[in-house]
Amino acid sequence: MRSLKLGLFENAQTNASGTATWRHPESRRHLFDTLGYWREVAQLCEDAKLDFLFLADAWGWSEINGVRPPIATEETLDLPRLDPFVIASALLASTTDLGLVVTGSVLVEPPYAFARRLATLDQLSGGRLGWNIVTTGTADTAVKAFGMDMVAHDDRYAMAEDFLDLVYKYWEGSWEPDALEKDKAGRFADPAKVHLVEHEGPYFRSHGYGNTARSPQGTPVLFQAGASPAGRRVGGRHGECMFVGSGSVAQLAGHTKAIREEAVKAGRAADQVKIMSAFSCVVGATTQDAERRWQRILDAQRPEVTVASYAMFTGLDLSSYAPDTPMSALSTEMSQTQVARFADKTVGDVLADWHTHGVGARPVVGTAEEIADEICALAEGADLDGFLLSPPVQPHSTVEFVESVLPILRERGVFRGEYEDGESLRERLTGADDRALPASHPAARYRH
Ligand code: FMN
Repeated sequence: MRSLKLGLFENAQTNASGTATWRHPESRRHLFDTLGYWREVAQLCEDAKLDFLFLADAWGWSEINGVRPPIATEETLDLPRLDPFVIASALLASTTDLGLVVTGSVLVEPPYAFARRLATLDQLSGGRLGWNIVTTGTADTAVKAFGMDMVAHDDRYAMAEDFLDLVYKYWEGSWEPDALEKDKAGRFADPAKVHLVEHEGPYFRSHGYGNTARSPQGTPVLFQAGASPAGRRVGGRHGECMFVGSGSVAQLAGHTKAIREEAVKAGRAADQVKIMSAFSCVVGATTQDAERRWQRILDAQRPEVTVASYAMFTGLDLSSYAPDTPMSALSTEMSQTQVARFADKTVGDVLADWHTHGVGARPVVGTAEEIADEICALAEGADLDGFLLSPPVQPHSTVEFVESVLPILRERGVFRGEYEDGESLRERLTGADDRALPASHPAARYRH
C-alpha cells in the first residue's frame, strides 16, 4: 500500500461544514478568534508530522428565501469567522515544516492583489503554501456583500479558468527564478529576466509586472474540490491535490476514477493528481464506547440547524418540500455536490441526517484498530492518496486521532514518521524532486 498523505481540516469559525457541535463540553472551537487556539492546532499537526493544515473559508452566510434565520446566529453556524490568510501568516513564525493551505475565492478576490498575497506567504514560509481554489460555496449571499451580480454555477468555473491563467502569468512568467542577483557590487536584479504580463480574458484584464518576484514554489500547490462535471474539468486540468467528500469504497472509487480521467483528458498523468478524501472518526476504547461518544456529539447539537445549514450551501429551503420529495428532483446554482450526493434519498432523509455530517464526512465510529482498518480499506479500494482529517470536536478529536490511530498507521508503514529537511509542500505531496510545477501543467506554458 502507498504511503498516505494526511492533512487537517480547519475552519476559522466556531463550527465547521454546516454542523454545530460547539456546545460539546470538549469543544474549544469557540476560541477560534484567539491566536493561542491556532498555535495549539498548528503545533499538534506539526508534532504529528501531518502534511498540512487546511483552512477552509466562505464569504457568505445562511439565508432562507432572502432572510437570515435567527438560529444561524444563535448556533454560530456561519458567522463570525476570521480571515484564513491572516491566520496562515500568524502561524509562519511558530511552524517550520507544516504545509499551510488557504482557501481563496476566484469569484470575489481581485487576482492581481491575490497573486501577491499568496506569493508573499509562499516566500515567507519557504515554499509551504497551498491554495484551495474555490468558486465559493455560499456564492448567493457573498455576491451581495461584494456588490456583485450572482454568477451561474458553470460560469463561476469559467471564471476560475480565467483567474488561474492570469495568476499563473504573474507567478510563472513575470520574474524568472534567477532574476534577483542582490549583488551590492553589481545590481539587484536582471532586467532581461523581468517580463511584462498582458492578460485580456473573458472575465479579467491585467497588464503589469509581478508585484512580487518568484516565490520558492512559483505557483503554490493547487488544491481543488469541485465535484460537479464543470468542477471536475477544472480540477483535472489544474488541480495537484483534489479533495473529495467522504463515502463508501465504491462511491469514492467512482470519484477518483472520474478525476483521474479528467486529468488524462487534459494531457496529464492519471497519478499526477493526488486525491484525498475527507475523513472523520470518533475513537473509543471499545466499539460501544465509541458509539456513546458519538451520541454525545450528536446530543450537543440542535437538529433545528439543519434547514438553515442546508440552505447555506445550496440556497434550497428543504422545509418547503414534502418530506417524500426525491432529492433528485431538486437543483441549485450553488453547490451541486450537496444535491447530487443524496440522489437516492428523499428530502425527509436529508432533514433527519444532515446534522450528523453537514457538507463534511459522517464519522467512522469505532476502536483505533477499526478506524485504521477503515482508512487502509478506503485508500486501497478507492485508489486514494490520502485523507483530509475533519474532526467533529476540535482540537479534542484530533488529539485522540493522533494518540491512538496514527501510531497504528505508522506501525503498518502507511504513514511516515518524520519530515524531510527543507522539502517544499509540492515535493512532499507529489513526490517530485522539484518545487516548481511540472512542465506538463498548464501554468508551465507561461514560463520564459
Ligand atoms: N468550498 C468553499 O467555498 N470553501 C471551502 O473552504 C471548501 N472546502 C472544501 C473542502 C472539502 C474537503 C470538500 C470536499 C469541498 C470543499 N468545498 C469548499 C466545496 C468545493 O470547493 C465545491 O465548491 C463544492 O464541492 C461544490 O462543487 P460543485 O459545485 O462543483 O459541485
